[in-house]
Amino acid sequence: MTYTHLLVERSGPACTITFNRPAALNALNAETIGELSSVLDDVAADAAVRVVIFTGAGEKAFVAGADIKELAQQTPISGREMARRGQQVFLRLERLGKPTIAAINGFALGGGCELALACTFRIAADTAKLGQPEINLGIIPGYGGSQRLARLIGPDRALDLILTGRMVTADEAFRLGFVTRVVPAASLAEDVQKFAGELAGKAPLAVRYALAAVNDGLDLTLPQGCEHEATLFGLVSSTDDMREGTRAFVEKRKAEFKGQ
Ligand code: CO8
Repeated sequence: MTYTHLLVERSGPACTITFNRPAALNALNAETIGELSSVLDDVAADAAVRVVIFTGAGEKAFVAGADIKELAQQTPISGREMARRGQQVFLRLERLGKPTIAAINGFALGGGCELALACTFRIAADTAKLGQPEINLGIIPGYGGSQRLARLIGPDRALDLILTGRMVTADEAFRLGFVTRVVPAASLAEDVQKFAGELAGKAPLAVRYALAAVNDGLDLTLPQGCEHEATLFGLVSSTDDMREGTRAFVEKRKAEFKGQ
């Protein structure tokens, strides 16, 4: 399938989705959110895709936010609906069942930062800038950023970013705890592909259940989360990959996982 605002490329088990509106710094308009929803359905259904990478076209931006020209037109009703629509798509992204990596190659602001927060990992170029500048437009984050940022780095540090709207460097975002790692801009694509390859070599069902254990567990009490973990552990114990992984260890060879 071809898209107007997304480029979709496969490289072995990794699928790279590039936001492709460089003249608007890859800002997310409603059409792009719709396209993202449909590409997520495609990659979720394709067992050969084991890792999904998101990045931005051009030199300057990952995604510079929701499209401000569209935001300027919104009413209370349409604003709420736009926010809910984007939130649903980002929740779908977060619960894809496969690892997702935001390869942050430049500005990740507002909705762009929120998109990155919904990914499993955020790998940032050392030249990238991140932030939640909505306050400077007289609005607040609307794609789940107020919730995910506070969960990741705590309410005080999240509110420092949300109430000042200041941009931070990739290094500061790493120190604050919402960037997984920072790499030289020149090697971002290569470093992300390498990491994706490492993740793709793991047993896909174990990866899926580990993601579910951590993501679902964040909404549960510790005893409930442990119970959930035990159930998922039981499920993963039924897989061929579990037998292959343990046998390969005993036979001192590399495991060949099949996702069954
Ligand atoms: N939306 C639309 N167009 C944009 C956006 C955006 N978010 N960001 C940049 N552009 C456009 C500019 O208008 C400009 O277009 P043109 O050449 O036609 O004038 C082009 O991209 C290049 O931008 P600049 O000339 O501004 O580039 P600079 O290098 O001078 O500045 C910045 C780069 C600092 C990134 C600057 O562009 C900027 O501040 N952008 C806006 C960042 C921002 O505020 N993002 C948050 C938006 S609000 C949001 O994301 C809410 C999410 C939740 C929504 C829920 C309901 C929908």
